[in-house]
Amino acid sequence: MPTATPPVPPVAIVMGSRSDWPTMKKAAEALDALGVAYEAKVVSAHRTPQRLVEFSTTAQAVGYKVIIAGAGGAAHLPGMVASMTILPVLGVPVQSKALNGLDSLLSIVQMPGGVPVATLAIGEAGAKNAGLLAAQILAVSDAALAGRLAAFRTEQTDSVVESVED
Ligand code: RP5
Repeated sequence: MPTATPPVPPVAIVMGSRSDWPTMKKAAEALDALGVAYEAKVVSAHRTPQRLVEFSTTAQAVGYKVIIAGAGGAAHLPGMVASMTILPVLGVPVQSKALNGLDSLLSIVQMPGGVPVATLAIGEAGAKNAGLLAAQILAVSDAALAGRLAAFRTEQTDSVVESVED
C-alpha cells in the first residue's frame, strides 16, 4: 500500500551547527506553543555549502513559507539562505563564545540593500522572537493562528504583576 507523504511544515528552522540547538529550540518551543509545525535541521554555510544551496534553492517549491536561520561567529547562513530564496528569512545571531554574539549579530544584520534578513536579538530571546514572528507572518492569512497569538499576548500581559512587593 502506498504511504502518504507527510505534509511539509510551514516553517523551516536551520542552524549552522548542532551546538546552536539549545538556542534555536526556543524558536521551536514558541512555535509548538502556538500549534505551528516546523522542521529543524543543520545547514552550515561553511561546512556543508552544497546542502545550503540545495535547501535554499528548493525551499519555496518544497512548500515552506518562512525560514528561521540561526548561526554564530562568522554567521553567513541567514544571508546566504536569503540570497537564494524569496521566502522571508528571520536571522538569529547565536551567542558565540569569543565575542558573545556581537560577531554573529553584525554578520547577520549588515545585509546589503536588496537581500533582506529580518534580524532578531542575540541568543535565546532572539530565537524565541523568531518563532513568534514566523507565527505572526503566517497569521496574516490564518485567522485561527491570529486568534492564538492574540490569546498569547493577553496571557503575557495578565502575567505581569504590577506590585513590586512580595
Ligand atoms: C557556526 O559556528 C555555528 O552556527 C555555531 O554557532 C558556531 C560554532 O559551531 P561548532 O564549532 O560548535 O560546530 O557555524
